Amino acid sequence: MKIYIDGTYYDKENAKISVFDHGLLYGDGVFEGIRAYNGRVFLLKEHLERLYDSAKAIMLTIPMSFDDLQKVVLETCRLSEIRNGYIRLVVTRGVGNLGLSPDKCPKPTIFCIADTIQLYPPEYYEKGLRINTSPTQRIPQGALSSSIKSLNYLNNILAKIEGNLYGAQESIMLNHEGYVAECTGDNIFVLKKGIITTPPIWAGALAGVTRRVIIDIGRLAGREIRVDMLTRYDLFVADEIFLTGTGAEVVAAVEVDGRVIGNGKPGPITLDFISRYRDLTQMSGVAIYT
Ligand code: PXG
Repeated sequence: MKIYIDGTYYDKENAKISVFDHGLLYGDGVFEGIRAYNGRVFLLKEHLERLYDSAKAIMLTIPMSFDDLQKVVLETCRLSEIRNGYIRLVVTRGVGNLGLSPDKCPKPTIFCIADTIQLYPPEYYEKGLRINTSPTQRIPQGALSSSIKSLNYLNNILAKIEGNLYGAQESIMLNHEGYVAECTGDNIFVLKKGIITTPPIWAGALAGVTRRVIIDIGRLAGREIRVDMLTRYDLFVADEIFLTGTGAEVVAAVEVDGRVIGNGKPGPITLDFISRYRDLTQMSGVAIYT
């Protein structure tokens, strides 16, 4: 494995970041989690576009062009001999002093790791997940936009811990008004009487790359997909629920806060999305080895 940091590729043991990096000291930075399938980086352009948008929103200028950053991702995969794997691309505010002001950080840090991943074991895809609603609310949009994929994941981690405490595999995060936002690392879709609904971004969701693809796949297949507010009630009485994300891909949720969803098994429409998504991951993407 070779890890890219600021222009150099390092062995895993030597891939190190300064303790004065504001990404570490303050969570001041942005990142992307990207997948590679079958020798190709899936949705690379979409992930990079979101990274540049996240950076712009926090007034962080990525000191590299889009094309060069794309080359870094591909080269990291090549040097790490990845055909199927998980890429973590991070841009931090860089090394500064112990004050939180970014103007003491002259140069952002860029690093990229390409490794293998299995977020959930295969049985979760066959049987579906048990999920819970987290008592921790989503950070309101006026405090930190959920569209920014920043290094501040503490809100999500607290919700994840609560899920772990209850023995749930994921946690639903509600916004401060009690509407469903998303899960700790995935977007959520709910099916009721043939209509599929996912919360709007402004409810507190990340504009998931997988979410976008699922909306497109579903609409192409003639399904009605709405972007609308959802409450816990909508989840409890759903016919099917599934989660989407780069890590989780598409996975059913079959129990929410003790309520069984549908017949307690991944439903037919969820299974159809799982299969269409898998096909797409195998067929498309930017070639690593040319
Ligand atoms: N919401 C949040 C809060 C996320 O962190 C998603 C939604 C799904 O977005 P994408 O663009 O991936 O469809 C995410 C992404 C991990 C892991 O290791 C988590 C994500 C992505 C990749 C890996 O837990 N979350």
